[in-house]
Amino acid sequence: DVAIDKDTLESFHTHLSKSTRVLSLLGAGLSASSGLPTFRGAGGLWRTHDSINLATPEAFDANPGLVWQFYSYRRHISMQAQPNAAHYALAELSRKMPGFLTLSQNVDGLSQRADHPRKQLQLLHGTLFEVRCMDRAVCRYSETNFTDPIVPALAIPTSGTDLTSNEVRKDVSEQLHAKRQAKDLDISDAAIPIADLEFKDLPICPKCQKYLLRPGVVWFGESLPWQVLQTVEDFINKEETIDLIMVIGTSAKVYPAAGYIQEARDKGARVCVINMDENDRPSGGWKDGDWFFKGDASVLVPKLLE
Ligand code: BJW
Repeated sequence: DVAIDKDTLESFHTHLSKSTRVLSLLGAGLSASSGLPTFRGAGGLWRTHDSINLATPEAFDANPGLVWQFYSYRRHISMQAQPNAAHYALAELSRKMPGFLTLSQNVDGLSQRADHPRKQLQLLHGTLFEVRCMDRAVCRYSETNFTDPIVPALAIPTSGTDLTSNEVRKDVSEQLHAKRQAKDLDISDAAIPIADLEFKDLPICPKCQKYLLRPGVVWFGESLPWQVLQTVEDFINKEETIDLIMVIGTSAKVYPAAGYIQEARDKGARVCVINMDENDRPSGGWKDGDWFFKGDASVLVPKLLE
């Protein structure tokens, strides 16, 4: 369990009880205790690849098979994971406070599955469960998709499997399906080979039948969805002040998300950081009136919001 200083908690509760306009900025640490890996630090490796290097348009162009295997794995573990007490507490606060807006950098769908009111949840970096055509200019196809794996070739092979033959791949896919049903497979195993997949094995756009589908997430160098940017800017630029921003389980290194902390400060917000690591502070450092609660978000957030 996490020890929280009573006076600090009380001062936070007093401020929250007087607050009407509140933001939360969520990062991967929120879902860590649901068993999902974070990006930076020890958790950020997928097999032997650094997750950050796979989350780029360049990585997808260079090796869509590799990047799709990474996202297929992420879709799988996200579907297996359950929202934790912090996801539920934030959803509950949204229902109680109409002026509460959650800005989530997470793509795992756990806030949605905790029934977070949808209008008060902005998905800054998209979601793993929307896929769209690579051709954004003409085709523009997109769909919600929870099929796991999205195509048979993306089933996760076991160690030592020969992945060069289609027959074997089909076989492996069926075996894996059975193993998954029996929850008898550790798919994070670094010894699992990464298959060399061809274009025809990967998810192809059902509308134009020409381009690949891609995960509906925001990669480095890509713009965030404009409706999301607009909603966040509208909230921040309203005339009224902002009372509070809660920064939960994020290293706050990726922009524009990290910049919202300072924008909220500029509108009067006090900052409350909930993180396992005190070094992951907002850029610009600590200010008078900030709160820092060190520990697991799934334990701390429900206590802060009770
Ligand atoms: C716990 C815990 C527990 C663990 N409890 N805590 C301004 C300045 C400089 C650069 C830029 C700038 N503006 C834009 C840029 C470029 C770039 C950027 O920010 N670069 C920086 C790295 C410097 N930004 C972009 O490219 C963005 N696009 C954009 O701005 O377009 C216009 C533009 C383009 C180019 C130039 C200028 C303008 C897009 C960013 C998209 C980020 N995408 C990713 C991948 C999404 C898909 C996927 O999931 O695969 O989003 S990258 C990755 O990082 C992912 C995350 O959402 C994001 C943030 O990571 P997060 O959530 O903070 O995770 P971690 O691992 O970093 O931290 C976890 C934290 O939890 C740690 O602090 C732990 O201690 C803590 N923790 N367990 C509580 N149990």
